Amino acid sequence: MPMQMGFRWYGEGNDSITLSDIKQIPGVTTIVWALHHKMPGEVWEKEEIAEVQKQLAPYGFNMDVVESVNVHDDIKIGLPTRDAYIDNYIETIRNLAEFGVKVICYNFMPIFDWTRTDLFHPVGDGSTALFYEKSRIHNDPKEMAEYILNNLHGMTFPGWEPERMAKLDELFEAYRPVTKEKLWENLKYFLERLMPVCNETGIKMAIHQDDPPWDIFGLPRLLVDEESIGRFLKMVDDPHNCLTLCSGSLNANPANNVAAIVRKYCDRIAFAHVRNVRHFENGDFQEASHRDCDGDTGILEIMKAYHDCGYEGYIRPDHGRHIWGEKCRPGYGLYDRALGIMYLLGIWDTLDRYDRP
Ligand SMILES: [Mn+2]
Repeated sequence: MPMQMGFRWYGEGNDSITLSDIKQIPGVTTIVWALHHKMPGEVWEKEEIAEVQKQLAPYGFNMDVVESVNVHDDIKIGLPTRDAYIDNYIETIRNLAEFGVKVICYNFMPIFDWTRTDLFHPVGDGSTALFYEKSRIHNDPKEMAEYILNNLHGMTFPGWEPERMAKLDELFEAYRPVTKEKLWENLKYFLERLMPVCNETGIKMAIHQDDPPWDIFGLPRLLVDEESIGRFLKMVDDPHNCLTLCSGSLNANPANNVAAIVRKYCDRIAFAHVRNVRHFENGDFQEASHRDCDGDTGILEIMKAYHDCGYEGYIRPDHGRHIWGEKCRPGYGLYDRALGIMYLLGIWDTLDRYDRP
């Protein structure tokens, strides 16, 4: 099986980009999808999955990768109610397996998903991109949540459900007893209950690293570097306990050598997010184009690492810049991600032809 190129799509009526647009990007085989109207903890019903399958079929795309099936807060907090939500998660896995889904991307970040302080920061060439200003994150989580919600232009974003964000005080209170070690335990509990059904169905659970990879607002973050990824894989040592390895998330901390992490854990990477980040000395970072020299993440080294390891999983360009005046979800426009795909495939094809071991 060769590596398969994916493109994240927010669904019919929920994305400015059409499947026909995506079909015109060379090399895409996989739509990375989700049922975005579902709240964390709800069962994804077969009829709902079938509807997406029907939409993709005319274009010949497969629906092998789901991003994300979000994990209910009660599971992360470790409340007695978690078992019912895990039962629902298991039912969702079974339903997805019936439609040929191979990989489920998810994360275990408390309260907030990815975090940025500016969604449309000027890059300097007329485009904008997501930006993280470290000094703005120490203060008020509500202020940041409000800023992000107000800048989504009415679009939904998983992890940023307005219903959840409206209850931030309650959520922070509920997470108060959850230390980092407790969160590790709760993640282990969750995965140990899922692994039997993953083994039965062949579905790989692929955790996304925390973005950014450090504690924010006093909330613990688990998957932040090579060591914590190693702990995670050993904690539940099952070939279905896998990674969505996100180069941009990890490399928000410049100390993380993503290519080295790829080489070390390649057999457990089910899904690769490839994204480039530019660092600033004060700890701020800005997302950049996929071209290696536009950022500091080492895109060439990373692609070479995947290629050397004989990577046969799924890959997608992660976020893109906003270019050519495109009105789109922050980070998820058509144009720059399409450019990213062509760059990544250009590297891959060249390695394939001239760098076969
Ligand atoms: Mn990512």
